[in-house]
Amino acid sequence: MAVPPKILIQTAQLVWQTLWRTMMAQLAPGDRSGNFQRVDSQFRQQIGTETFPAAPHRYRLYVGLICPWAHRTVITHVLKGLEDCIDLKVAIADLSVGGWRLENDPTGCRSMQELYRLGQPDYTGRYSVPVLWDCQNKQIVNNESAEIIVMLNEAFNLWAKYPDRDLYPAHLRGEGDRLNELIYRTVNNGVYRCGFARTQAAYDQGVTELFATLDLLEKQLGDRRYLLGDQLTLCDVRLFTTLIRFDLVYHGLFKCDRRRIRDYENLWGYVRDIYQQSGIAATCPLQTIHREYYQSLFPLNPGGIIPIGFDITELTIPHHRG
Ligand SMILES: N[C@@H](CCC(=O)N[C@@H](CS)C(=O)NCC(=O)O)C(=O)O
Repeated sequence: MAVPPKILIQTAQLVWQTLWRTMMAQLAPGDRSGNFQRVDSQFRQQIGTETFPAAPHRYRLYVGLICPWAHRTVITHVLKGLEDCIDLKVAIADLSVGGWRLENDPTGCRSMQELYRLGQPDYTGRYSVPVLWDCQNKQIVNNESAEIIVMLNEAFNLWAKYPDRDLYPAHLRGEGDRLNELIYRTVNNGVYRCGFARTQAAYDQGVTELFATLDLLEKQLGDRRYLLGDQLTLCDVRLFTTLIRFDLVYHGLFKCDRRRIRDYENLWGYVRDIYQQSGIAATCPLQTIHREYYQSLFPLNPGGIIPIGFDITELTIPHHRG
């Protein structure tokens, strides 16, 4: 006798929803209303202190290429020309364990989890990238991208190739910090609030705020080349790493599908403008980003099928924003 489809569907729904909630709780902690709640980064120390003096070849930056937060630090590292001063180590997203794997790391660690435990044996938080690591004291200096990029901008200028390139100029800090707060909440973290929402209401709120900010930025970028005027700043670096992933990943996988970035004339030109600057495209392995997001976030894409995406050579179309 065939199982009546209704029973089959109801059973599958019950089992799947229970499993889905359990997996989502691991992947993305939420509040009681189903809103995604990002956990605060725990290591917040600064370079330039007695414990962590600025020095060349003393610190290593651990990143993951698909991660938008780590990508901010990689771009800042490139824009400041810090390759001869701070070593970059790329961790690999390991789909089988849902964490970051390290290969041939000088510390001997085989994962970010081991690295965090080496730095602090009783650590119990998330094993995230990016991490700024002190190779001398075998300690984590900082694991918050927003702070690491400020340090990369100003603490290593004695050894940077482009010390005069100031990505966080004093006269733009007030306006920049205010804009960063909005963009963090509604765009950088906003796409995650859509993708990791546990209820319709949580998603509705995330997606409404996300597109309200994108509409606003579209207007602002109509009369200025970058977010704060004619100079590229950390504000742009922070926005770019979300926008460059948007059409490929967040639009489909995270259900941010009211519009694509390619539907916004100014935002799309702005993304191409930054993408085409020296050294930036090499920090954007878009095929890997596309594939690994769809493969590694299993609860969001249980069938494992990877959509085709768009033709990324469109990013090289001239932008005429100069
Ligand atoms: N606040 C952190 C967030 C970093 C973050 O969420 N990184 C993700 C990758 S995109 C990660 O490593 N997640 C692993 C985990 O949370 O277990 C930052 O901006 O530096």
